[in-house]
Amino acid sequence: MKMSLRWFGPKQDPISLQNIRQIPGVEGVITTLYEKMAGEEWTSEEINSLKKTVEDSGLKILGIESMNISDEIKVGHSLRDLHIERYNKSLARLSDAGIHMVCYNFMTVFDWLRTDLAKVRPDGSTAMAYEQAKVDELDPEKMFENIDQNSNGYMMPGWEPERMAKIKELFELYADIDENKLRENLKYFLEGIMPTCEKYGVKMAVHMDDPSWSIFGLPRIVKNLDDLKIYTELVDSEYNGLTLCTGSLSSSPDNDIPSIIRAMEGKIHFAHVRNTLHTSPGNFEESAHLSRDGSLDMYEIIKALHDINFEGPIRPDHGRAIWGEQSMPGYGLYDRALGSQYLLGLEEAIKKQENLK
Ligand SMILES: [Mn+2]
Repeated sequence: MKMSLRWFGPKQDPISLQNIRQIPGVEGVITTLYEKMAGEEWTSEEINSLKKTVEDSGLKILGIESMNISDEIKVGHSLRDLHIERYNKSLARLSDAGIHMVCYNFMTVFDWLRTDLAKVRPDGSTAMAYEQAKVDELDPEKMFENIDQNSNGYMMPGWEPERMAKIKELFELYADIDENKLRENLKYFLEGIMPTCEKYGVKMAVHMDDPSWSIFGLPRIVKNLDDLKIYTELVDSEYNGLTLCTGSLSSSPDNDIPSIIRAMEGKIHFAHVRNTLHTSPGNFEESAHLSRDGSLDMYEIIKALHDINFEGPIRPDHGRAIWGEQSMPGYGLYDRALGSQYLLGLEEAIKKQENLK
């Protein structure tokens, strides 16, 4: 596995590439053209400029997160063919720049959802948390205000104000879209891009739904092993794969993550690894990466990734806010740096154990 950190680009991210480079074992960043809207085409100039910025710091771009899918593609609007054509052009240009992994999601309206961006934990750190009861009593429009007012002034990915300004329209747009329809539209998209992915060697990695159940009655189709099996069979190609996100999957304790990893051998192109602490059904908070701080067995997760010969990029996913750091919620430097070292330590121990046999 190649250790990476998510980086939100020179304009958005307060964390410098120089700081990221000083984390031992981190080979590169996962980034994106942050100002691009879904459905827009990425030019070679824009891609190469981002690449140069990253490479000048001594790091590499290990993948793109995300190249977002437009609502037109997700609902099957007449503009989808144009958007797919643009997506293909962008994929070819990424490949020309030496970038061969693209993370995306097929979630509707909301990319991810938390009810608290800074829940105070017993040690004084803060973490993002989710409480189903709070979601049940909230209007979806209020959800955006909640996120926006508590994000320390940063724009949260998936919660862009321009997008949230038309949230009522978005709900109307998805009114007739059930799980089957959404899956059909995902298949149509994949059939439209897989020839390009195969020609240019770009691996597509769908992110799991977060949390892994339906919210506000919206369809969710990437939330458990059954969904993942259906997804990988929509289009049978080695380029049609997954971003295995332990945090998203773990929102539902029914998801046995090490077994899911083993069942998805060959399909995992990118991994997000973080721990969550389950407080009660439907409620969880994002703990430190260390197994004993949360509900997941991180050794078993890294062991499963090792056993399936996972060689793609991996990143510590969200972290807590610690040591007084002011950051975009979930994306501070310190706790993610700690997480990366723990995950690399587990990997080193697993590899050495293996060689002793
Ligand atoms: Mn994730």
